[in-house]
Order: sequence, then C-alpha cells, then structure tokens
Amino acid sequence: MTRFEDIAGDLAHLAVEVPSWAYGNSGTRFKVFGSPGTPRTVEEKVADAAKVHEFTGLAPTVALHIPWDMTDDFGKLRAYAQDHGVVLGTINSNTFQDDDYKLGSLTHADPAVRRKAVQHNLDCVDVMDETGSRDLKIWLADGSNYPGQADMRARQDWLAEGLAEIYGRLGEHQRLVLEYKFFEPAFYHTDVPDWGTSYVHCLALGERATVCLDTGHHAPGTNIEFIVAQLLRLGKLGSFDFNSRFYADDDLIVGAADPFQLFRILVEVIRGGGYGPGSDVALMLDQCHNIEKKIPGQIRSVLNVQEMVARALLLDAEALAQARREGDVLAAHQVFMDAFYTDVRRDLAGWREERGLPADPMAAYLASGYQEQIEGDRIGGAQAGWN
Ligand code: PSV
Ligand code: MN
Repeated sequence: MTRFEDIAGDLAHLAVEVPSWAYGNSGTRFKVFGSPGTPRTVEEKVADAAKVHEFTGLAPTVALHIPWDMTDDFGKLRAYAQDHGVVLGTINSNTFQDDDYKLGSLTHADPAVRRKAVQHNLDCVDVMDETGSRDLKIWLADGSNYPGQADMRARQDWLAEGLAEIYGRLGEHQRLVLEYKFFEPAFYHTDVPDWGTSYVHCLALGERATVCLDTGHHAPGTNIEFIVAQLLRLGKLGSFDFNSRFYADDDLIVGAADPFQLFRILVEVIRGGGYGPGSDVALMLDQCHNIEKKIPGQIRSVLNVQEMVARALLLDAEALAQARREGDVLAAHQVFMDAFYTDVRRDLAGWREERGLPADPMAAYLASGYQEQIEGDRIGGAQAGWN
C-alpha cells in the first residue's frame, strides 16, 4: 500500500498554469454577466492570478492570450509578474475574432488571409521573446458548416504550410503546441478536429511541435486517458488545457463534472512520465467562470487538480501490476478504485501547513480581504472580457 508520506515529496512537483482570461468576464452567446472587481487591464489579471499562487503554491505561471492581453511593453509586464511572484507562461494566439477569419484563418482559401494569420502567430513569437515564454499555443476555429462549402483536403495543405512557417520562426527553447477540438464554432467539419490530425501536423513539423489536449474538446464518452497514454508513448503530448464539461466545451471547473475521469487521466500522465521534474508536459487550466467568483473559482480548480494528483500518486503500482500479471480483473479494478476513493483532503491540509501555506486556501482567500479590496478599487474603466 502506498501511504501519503510516500508521495508527499512528489506532490511538490505540481505546477498548474492559469489562464489570464479566467479572471476577465466571460459568458455564453446569450449573455456575458459582469461581476464586481473584474480586472480592467492585463496587470490586474496578473495580480489576480498571483493571488491563486499565493494561497495555494500551485500556480506559478500565467498564460496570456493575444490580442486580449496586448500591451506595448511585455518586458515591463514580465517584471510586473515577477514582482507579484509569478511568471508569464504560454502565449495563446487568436485568429478567431477578426472579420477576415469568418471562413478560416491558417486554412482560408484566400492567401492574403492565410498570410495575415501566419503573421499574427509570428508576432506572438515576438511576444514570447519578450515574455520569456516557452510555448506558443495555436487553436483554430477553422472549419465549415455545410458539406461542399470548403475544400477540406486543400485546407490541410495550407495548414501544413502555415504551421511550417510559424514553426521555423521559433527559438531553440520554444515550442509550438497545436490544440484540437472536434466541433464549434464550425459544425460540419473542423480543420484540427482530433489528436490524430494534430499529431500528424506536429510530426511533420519536428520535435518542438506537440499536441495540446483540452479535456473539453472530445465527443461525449471519449476515453481521454487512452489518448493521453498514446501521446505520451509517442513523445508528443505537449500540454493540457484542463476544464470539465457536461455537454459541449463547457469550460467548467476541472474535476467538477467528472472527478473520476480527471483521476484516470492523471494516472496515465504519471504512468507515462508526464509528471514531475523529468517531464515537459504543461498542465494548464482553460476555464471561464461565468457565474461564480473568478479567483476562488481558480483556487478551487488548482486544488481539484492537486487532490486528484495525490490520489493518482497513491495508486499502488506494484499491487496493480501483480493483479494484472495474474489476470485478476477484479483485484486490479479494486486497487485502482481504492486509490480513487482515498480522501486526501486532511493530509493535504497538513502538507500545506508544513510548507507555510494555508491549510484551507479557499477559506484563507475569502478571509484575506482581497476580494472586497478589488471590488472597491476597480470602479470605472472597461472590465476585461473575452472579446
Ligand atoms: C477553444 O475552445 C479554446 O479551448 C482554446 O484554447 C482557446 O484559446 C480558448 O478556448 C479560449 O477561448
Ligand atoms: Mn483550450
């Protein structure tokens, strides 16, 4: 049996990157609700993200989205983040909110639009040079709504060409991560719909191109942990966008909809070498807090990941291997479920205290007065939103 003491050291390796857009207002196509204290600038988003790290010790980096987080001095923003105890992380490009991209970006039939989309990504690499970021994350809204509308085959070639140019611009220590999504906003076909499509493009690009797996981007019932196992086996899992879904790309708090799925995913991450100092798999959140408070929403999210990492680390690998060798189906299943059902909350509270962190980060944040302070201070100006 694996005990909590045995995994306490390994738990210290957990780092979850938080998205700047989680702190801004977001919503559905029906309504974006405003909320008091919402950041108006990228600095305020970074300051909020820093609070998540301060109370949990789990979120040392903040991902930016360009142009949402555009600023004229990224060097200054980098220093600002460092002063607040965090580091700027992944740069997310955005070729989905300009009118020119209505029929596609990197896969548009018009070479001028493709050029514009490539140029935007090259500009994002310039940003990365200034922020010190390692990863450029590309997610495309490209696709079509009606059979016959688009030349799906030609679009794959245009995509490959565009990605190659972007990849060629990367510095030695930079990576391109290509995210897939099976539908939305396009409803008939999507140009990077699945891990296989992302994988073939990354393979053609080279070593520093890897797949980003957003947990909300699969059809219901998909065995995501199998994809995790396969991509790790192939050395092509670059990063996760964690969130949870009930129906489509709900972007809800990770572990809220299906904690067991999160556990199964993390078991494969650990099993495949995707966790710990030897791994370069980035664990990120990609979430929106449409109706709940944003900073506590993010704190809850990173804690959910921590709890499930702890349970996954507790999996008794030896007992499991033995049951599997013996072909004992039920014993293997029991070993697996025993780890999942282990309540680690008390142990984690003690673990945090030993490290000078609050035992209950949610309660500590709520008692800190920060929420009241930003709600009082951030009056006037335009609240940050996802568009
Ligand atoms: C698309 O649904 C996505 O998951 C991509 O990662 C975007 O960059 C992100 O959401 C923010 O809209
Ligand atoms: Mn995503």
